[in-house]
Amino acid sequence: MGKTLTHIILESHLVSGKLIAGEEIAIKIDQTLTQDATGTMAYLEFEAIGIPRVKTELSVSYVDHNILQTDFKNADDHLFLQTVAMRYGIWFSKPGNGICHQVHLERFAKPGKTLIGSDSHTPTAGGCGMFAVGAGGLDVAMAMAGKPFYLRMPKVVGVYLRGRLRPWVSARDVALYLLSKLTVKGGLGKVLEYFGEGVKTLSVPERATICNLGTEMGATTSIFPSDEVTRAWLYAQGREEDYVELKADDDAKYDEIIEVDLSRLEPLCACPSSPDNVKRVVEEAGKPVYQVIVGSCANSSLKDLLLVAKVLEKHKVHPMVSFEVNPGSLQVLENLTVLSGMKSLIEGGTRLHQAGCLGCIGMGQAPPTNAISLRTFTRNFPGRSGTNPDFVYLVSPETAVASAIKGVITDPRELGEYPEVTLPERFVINDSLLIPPLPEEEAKRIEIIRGPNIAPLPQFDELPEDLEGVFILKVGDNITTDHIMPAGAQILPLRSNLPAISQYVYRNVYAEFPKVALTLKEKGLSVGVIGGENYGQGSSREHAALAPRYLGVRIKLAKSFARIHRSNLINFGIVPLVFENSKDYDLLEKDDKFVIRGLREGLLRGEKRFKIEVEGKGEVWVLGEFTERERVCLIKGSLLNLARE
Ligand code: MIC
Ligand code: SF4
Repeated sequence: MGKTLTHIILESHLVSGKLIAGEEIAIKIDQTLTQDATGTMAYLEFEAIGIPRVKTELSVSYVDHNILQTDFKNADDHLFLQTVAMRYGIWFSKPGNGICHQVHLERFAKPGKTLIGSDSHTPTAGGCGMFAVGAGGLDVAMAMAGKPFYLRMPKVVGVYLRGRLRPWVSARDVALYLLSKLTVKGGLGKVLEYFGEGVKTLSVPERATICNLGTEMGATTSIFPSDEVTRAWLYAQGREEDYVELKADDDAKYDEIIEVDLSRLEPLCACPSSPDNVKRVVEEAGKPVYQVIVGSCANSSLKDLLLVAKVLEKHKVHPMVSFEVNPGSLQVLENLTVLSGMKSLIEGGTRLHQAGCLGCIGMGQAPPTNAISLRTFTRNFPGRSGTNPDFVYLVSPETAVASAIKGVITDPRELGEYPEVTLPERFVINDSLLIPPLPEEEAKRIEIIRGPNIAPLPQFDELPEDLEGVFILKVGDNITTDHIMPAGAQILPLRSNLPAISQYVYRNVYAEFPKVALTLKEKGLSVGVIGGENYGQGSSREHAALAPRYLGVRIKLAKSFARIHRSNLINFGIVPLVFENSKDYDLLEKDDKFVIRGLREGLLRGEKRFKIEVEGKGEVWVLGEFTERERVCLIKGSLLNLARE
């Protein structure tokens, strides 16, 4: 039986387990990436493991999220990250060099290799034929220490592409179409593997946009084959030697097949406030917009910005619109300048920002009250923009620029002829903000600089025999890590300081959460949270597990969990349990008191069913289907405790 591309790559990296959907496998990791908002913690963890130099083929530390320096905090983090990189043999991408995923695609992504990154959009590199997965910082730290990465073997969904996109319809619309079919949880436990004759019509950055947004469907990763288009991309980047041809066998057997006829797609948008709230742009047309931003790791490549620039050669931005461009990387910025795109952006009325995440994670660019903001970003979770409530739509660069010109949501096809966008055969390459690792001898002498924003990691206690406590919060379906541990310009700078950031847990849902939790913790009681389906979707931020753990949370009981969040919970000793009978979700309420007797013992014995006694309500049976590795980690209270041993 023929193999999928996913199977081909995983087979060559398999350390343990069998490639059977649902089983735990361990794979060798070739490359890692971190970004600053998750990186500080990941490197503190790496230091705690105590390895003198990274053991991967390549590890890169990017600074792209916390680039507003309103006081010492983010600047302290940058210096810590740079000196850590120098000390341990890691590449360092300085602030201003661009968004990790865009830069990685340009400078490092290699077909056939494995990559894990402490950012959920790491699958972007799948556009270049890599098996690239988002993970918690501790998993990345372990990979840098030469340990394999554990995951449940996903099902492989073949996405068969036929035809070619019509003018004004772009890669974003392919992803939005899939989001409308799959929703934010349709990709859970799956890899989306693209194949078919439509593949060759898409450039590597377009493929990367599609892979990037697979994350919003909950997919483990997404991947495209490596073909002549990939070779041309690597050649353009001066890295032709990294090319290998890679594709699924012709008779590959997929667990499921989805067909997409590219030529039938039209401009789509994700309406407020979920990436899967997809409608046709024509349905929303005519609504006034006050802010339009082109940027983020999904849509800020040279092709995206050049398209916008070409359109602005003939049009001007509407006077009521703040039209903003956040370039994906310094390389994009430089090539755009060489190709005169910068001139048209400026003359057309664009507000230009530095290369980085910026408003995508609420680092500036908050929209006005009650105003629609159109963005080419990845997520429009409520309040993520920094304004609450907000009205954020996710669209393609084509729809963004058309709407910026008209001042209302506009189907870009109204602009008439589609401009010709030709990418250079060879990009201008400038790695001046990308610092290579130091040779080993020199690296050993580097002293790591720790400003006051770098707080040491706390100790994590082991799991007690019985868990007794209170469910202090009950939430619904699709709760995001942005609900649990919000981001934004005020909170992100606290990422390296657990006691400080934990004060913001569930800030916009239940502001009393930290106080109530800590009071229980002081009394020696455990804190529990009840959730619905797909609990913890969205980012990879391990702070959404670490900070609640610091506050005394020991169990989360939900109908189902998002992959990365579930791993992060286990890594930090919070037990993720699932209702055996989802009707029991209705029975339980906030402030219910619970006891789980013999939880530790049960986990030791490998039990998979546990009884929760709920005061005044009787018994509720829950499932805890953990692998042996996960059970040991839960008992020890943290993977870090295990790694230290
Ligand atoms: C995001 O887009 O939500 C982030 C910010 O990039 C996160 C990582 C983080 O919270 O630092 C992600 O996607 O993993
Ligand atoms: Fe940065 Fe936004 Fe991409 Fe996250 S989704 S890495 S915040 S650009």
